[in-house]
Amino acid sequence: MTEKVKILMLGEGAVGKSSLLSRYVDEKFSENIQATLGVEYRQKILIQGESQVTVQVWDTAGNQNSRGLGQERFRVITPIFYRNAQGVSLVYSVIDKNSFQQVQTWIDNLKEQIDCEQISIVLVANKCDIAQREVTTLEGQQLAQKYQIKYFECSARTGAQVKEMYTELVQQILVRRGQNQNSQNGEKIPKNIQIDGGETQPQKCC
Ligand SMILES: Nc1nc2c(ncn2[C@@H]2O[C@H](COP(=O)(O)OP(=O)(O)O)[C@@H](O)[C@H]2O)c(=O)[nH]1
Ligand SMILES: [Mg+2]
Repeated sequence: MTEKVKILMLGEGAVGKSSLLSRYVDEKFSENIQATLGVEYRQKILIQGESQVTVQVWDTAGNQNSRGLGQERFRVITPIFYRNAQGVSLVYSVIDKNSFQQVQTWIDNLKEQIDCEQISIVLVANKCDIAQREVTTLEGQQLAQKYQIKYFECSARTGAQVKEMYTELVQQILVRRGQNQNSQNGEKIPKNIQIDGGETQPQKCC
């Protein structure tokens, strides 16, 4: 069985989206990561028994933000970026309160582009290796609870929770796909798929 999933990295500029992606795909942290220009995607292939999953993660322009000039550029790239997306990693930085406050704007942008019922989203608090935080764990957890999505405290620098975060998204996407296929076939029992252990049910936020 070969599956392909498409995941988007969303969030304010400089929160660490490209660093998280690089940590996941290259398994390293680069201090001088280049600002992303336009849109690019990276792939990682997961093999589990006889199954292969190609995880395609799309990253956005380095200096876009949910307001202002960057958004204009973002609008231009929007259609291909969102097309057939099945998962979103919505990232803020724990040392940047504004990036946390903009999470709602990112969800609103997303809703304009995509049917949120059909997409899996996780909330990512990045840069958790830094002690002086502007956003607490509780604030992050409460926001995730409001949207009914999973919350991960990550660090692209140390690698903490990065693989787990992507794995959760991949699992949710595959489970949702299995359920959609089952309902098309008239079956009522959802198919649960496991990757790296643990069972997952797809969640929805909006
Ligand atoms: N301490 C720390 N710095 C990080 C982390 N992730 C990213 N950074 C730094 O934050 C800056 C912005 O990262 P980048 O990945 O370009 O953010 P993007 O604009 O969201 O893609 C860079 O200087 C990174 O080295 C992290 O987990 N911990
Ligand atoms: Mg970037």
